Amino acid sequence: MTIQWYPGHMAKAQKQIKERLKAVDLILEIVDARVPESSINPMIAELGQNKPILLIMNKADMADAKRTQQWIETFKKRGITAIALDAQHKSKLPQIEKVAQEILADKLAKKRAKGILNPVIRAMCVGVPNVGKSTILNRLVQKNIAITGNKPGVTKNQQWLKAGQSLELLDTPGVLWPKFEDPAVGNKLALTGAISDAIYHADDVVVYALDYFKDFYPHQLEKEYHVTAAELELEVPDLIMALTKRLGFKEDYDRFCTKFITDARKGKLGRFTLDIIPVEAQA
Ligand SMILES: Nc1nc2c(ncn2[C@@H]2O[C@H](COP(=O)(O)OP(=O)(O)OP(=O)(O)O)[C@@H](O)[C@H]2O)c(=O)[nH]1
Ligand SMILES: [Mg+2]
Repeated sequence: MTIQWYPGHMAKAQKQIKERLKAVDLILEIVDARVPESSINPMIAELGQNKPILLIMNKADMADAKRTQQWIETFKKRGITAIALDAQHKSKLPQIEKVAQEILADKLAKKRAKGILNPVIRAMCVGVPNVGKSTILNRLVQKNIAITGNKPGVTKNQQWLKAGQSLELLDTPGVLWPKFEDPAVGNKLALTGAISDAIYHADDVVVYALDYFKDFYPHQLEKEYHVTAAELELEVPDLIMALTKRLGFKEDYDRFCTKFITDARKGKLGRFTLDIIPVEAQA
């Protein structure tokens, strides 16, 4: 997908999401567990106003497990419920409904007190591109029926899908482009595939990523590219040249950069998380 950075498109997407959010009890914000903070879209909290949010850290199978746990605790300190998920391998999907019920316990209790025996939770999946919204939606809904489908006069926007006992999801997930001023955030989103390959330079991303892997995941570089202890001491551009040669790409460092990004996305460089736990949350 290509990101169109035109203000008009952005405004239209925002308006649509805002409109749809009016009808929901809960926002399921899907983020990538490798960049749990950088893939949060600040516009979602703005547009959702005071709607409760359940943060789903998807692709947890590719993230650093220890960091995932630390991020869940960090979010908790910030008053946000977050859960880790691996939607591709279907692990922990039922937890979404259970946690949604916990978040909305008061609201559901009130509905029950009014005589509604099985109150539903209406939710909408939102998230930046490629974090796994469609995968989650399809897995949750399975082959359940579309509740308001096929009725004339019902707008496509308002089609609700049954997911589990009490969840109902809007059929079209909300996508918003990431918004960032910090170039590091851009590099992180590029490496994990949330922003289109057309809008960043592979070498910038790799300079950033190799520097980070040298600090946090040196063994993963040793394992995949046979990086030596001496090479870990090199400046990143020199390391890039050394690896370009090692892989037989001669002077073609662009080729190495493209390969590095592909390897990282395929999990060949092992599990990693690019967002560091903030110091205030470690206390
Ligand atoms: N490893 C892993 N891959 C996943 C997981 N969930 C989704 N994917 C993969 O990530 C890619 C993107 O998933 P989608 O469900 O299409 O993501 P999306 O958020 O709907 O993407 P857009 O519609 O483009 O915004 C696909 O190749 C999925 O198979 C997961 O938990 N783990
Ligand atoms: Mg999708």
